[in-house]
Amino acid sequence: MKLTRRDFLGSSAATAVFATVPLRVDASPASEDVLEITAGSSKQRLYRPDYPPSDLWTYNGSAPGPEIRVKRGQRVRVRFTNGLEEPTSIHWHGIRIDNAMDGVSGLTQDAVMPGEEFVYEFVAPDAGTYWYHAHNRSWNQVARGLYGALIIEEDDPVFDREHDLTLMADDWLLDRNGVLDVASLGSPMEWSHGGRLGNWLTVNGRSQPEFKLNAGEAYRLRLINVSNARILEIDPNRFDARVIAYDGQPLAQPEILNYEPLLIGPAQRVDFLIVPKNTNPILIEEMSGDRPFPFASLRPVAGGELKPEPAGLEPNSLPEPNLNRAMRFRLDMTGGAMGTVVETVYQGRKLKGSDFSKTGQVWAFNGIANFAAEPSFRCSRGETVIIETVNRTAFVHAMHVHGHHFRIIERSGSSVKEDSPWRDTFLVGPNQITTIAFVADNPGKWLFHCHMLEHAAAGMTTWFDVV
Ligand SMILES: [Cu+2]
Repeated sequence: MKLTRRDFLGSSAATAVFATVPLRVDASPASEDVLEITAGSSKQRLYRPDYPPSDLWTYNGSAPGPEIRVKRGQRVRVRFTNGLEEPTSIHWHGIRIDNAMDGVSGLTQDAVMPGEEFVYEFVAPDAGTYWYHAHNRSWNQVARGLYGALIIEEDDPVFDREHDLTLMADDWLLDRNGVLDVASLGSPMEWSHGGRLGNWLTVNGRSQPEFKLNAGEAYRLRLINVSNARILEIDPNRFDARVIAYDGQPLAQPEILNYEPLLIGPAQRVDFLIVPKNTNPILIEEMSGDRPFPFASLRPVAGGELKPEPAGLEPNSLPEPNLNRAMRFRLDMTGGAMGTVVETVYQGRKLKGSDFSKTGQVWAFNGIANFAAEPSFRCSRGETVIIETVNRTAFVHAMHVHGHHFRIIERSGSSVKEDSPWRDTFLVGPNQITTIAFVADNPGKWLFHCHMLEHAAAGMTTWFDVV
């Protein structure tokens, strides 16, 4: 689906005024102290300054919530208070975390009830770009603003804090008044088609922010797609950037993309290396619309110190899958508008036709819609798991494995490099088969679901058990 920002409020993106903002949204704990995070409602302007603010749900009063920044191996302690009127929990996306701290309501913990607290405490084993977000009725809670960045720093960071920018891109659906359209949340149309697609992109909760840089110096840009369903289309060659990490895991060396656009699915992250050569403004554009939309810009100023380019990022130590001795699992994805219809089990009952459609469920994995009492598969700790994902629907999906990073080993219609990058979320196109492999080295109950949050709610959620 194409973005129609051109029509939105009759405005033109090209006339946008960029406002310079501080590099950072918020601070982080300086030590191993407990960080307090409270979910609640607050007002925040999403559109232009002369438009009213939206009623959002936020962590500590803003969307995104505070950026959490710790060193690899440092303990993260968050005392979370639920100030919402509905149950919630926090998931730490991409972290190879202790299962009890994974924050999945109904699987790894009971949802935190309104007015109650939960203490999250974990050690992040990998440096990189991660994020946290609500994991109960996520289609509703994330759409309203419950997310924040989680940055795990290397032992000896290559980029200092002034050269390390986080850009959380969110795709909001605004109404004619420029405020968040809450009336459409949960619409069957969104659930059965491409998910909730918005008409306005913000970065760090702001419209088209501008970041001031020093020309000649090297910067790390951590782009995080926190949209419910929007796949961002970015061409890094248009702003002279190289890719240095995907989903938190660094590449061996910075890579110039030899194709375009780069698709960044919901929940995926891409880190870029950028060295502004002169003081010309640099636009970061989203390409899926009628024309490139500059959703953020960089303004280099003269006087930067010319320094040698930094060394590559230090890799994390992830267990390499053993493809010769692996458990294979096939996941058949069905349903949705214009999709294959199969007899589907929902909450233990086999349903057909209108009986199924009455449930509000639309999609299924191996003929089962949503959580089942039994996992999709069980495997032993340390075993390599190969998952063949067969998308028999008419839509692209963004599949996320909790608690593990994987490599893509096969993709129908395209070739895959032998050492494809580590990821925690992958896109699988309509009628495409994508196969991933990972070592199931983290015991517990792990969710495997589509990160298009409407799809997850409408059936595309399952789990596996590492015992
Ligand atoms: Cu999906």
